[in-house]
Amino acid sequence: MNRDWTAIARTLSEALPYLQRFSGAVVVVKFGGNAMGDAEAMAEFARDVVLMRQVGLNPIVVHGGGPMINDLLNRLGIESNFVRGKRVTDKATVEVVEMVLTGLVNKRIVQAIMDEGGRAVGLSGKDDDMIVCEPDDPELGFVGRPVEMNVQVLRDLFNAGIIPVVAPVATGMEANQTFNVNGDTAAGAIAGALKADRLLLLTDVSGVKGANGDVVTELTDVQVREMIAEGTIAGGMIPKTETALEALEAGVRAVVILDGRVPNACLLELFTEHGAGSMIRM
Ligand code: X2W
Repeated sequence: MNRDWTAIARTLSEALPYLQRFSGAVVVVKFGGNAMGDAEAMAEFARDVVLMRQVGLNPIVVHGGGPMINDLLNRLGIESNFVRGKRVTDKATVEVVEMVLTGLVNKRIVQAIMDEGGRAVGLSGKDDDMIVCEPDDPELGFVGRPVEMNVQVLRDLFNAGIIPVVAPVATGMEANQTFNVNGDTAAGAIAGALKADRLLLLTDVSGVKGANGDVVTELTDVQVREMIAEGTIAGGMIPKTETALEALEAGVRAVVILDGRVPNACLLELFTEHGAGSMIRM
């Protein structure tokens, strides 16, 4: 293969200011089920996260897995419906959600990070009472809204050089409760509790689109509120941008909504002048 080694060296050199700026930064990355793609996409995501860790950032992965939950529910013949982007979750469904997210998906990501030479530990919001929820809406059943966060375990892990991988399943205020939490909501609550430097929401669209259909690369919280009110931000982008606004209010420095299917999306956003997707700041 004939590669331009000089260009590769220059790319590394040009990344220096970004590496310096983000040294020690806490970066929460939401890895959605739709962004996971195939084994190669998973390996590439894992490599980016291991690189972040290697150059001195503190990445925390919070994952989804909606399509994987749908797949097992289908195989078990359990019907599933969504209301305003959230899964109506009865007793049987919450068991499948917990099995798929904390078992299959969480361990797949942990393994992918280990395979790339990083150290990862998988947990759910139940571990160390990290995410304590109340019911979000009676119509949704066991869907949780985080009301209390205990994120010290995450600091303990990243201070030890370990990448935490969190499944969005939570405990409740009463004994023996299990809640299904939307992955974006969980990532926003964790980023807020950590007052993270960045929350990266990896999804399968290129960012927040303006009235002319083009992706808007930089937005303020005020602009986002206006775009929601005008209807420019609609559908699935509403819960994502609302999560972003809540995270900013909780003290996250910036939230980026970006396309996780783009190769090296996280590196493009953090370590190049180009950036990726839409950045929302106060
Ligand atoms: C989600 C949790 C997984 C998730 C669900 O049951 O599908 C709720 O809807 P993605 O891949 O990020 O969509 N929970 C309450 O958020 O997955």
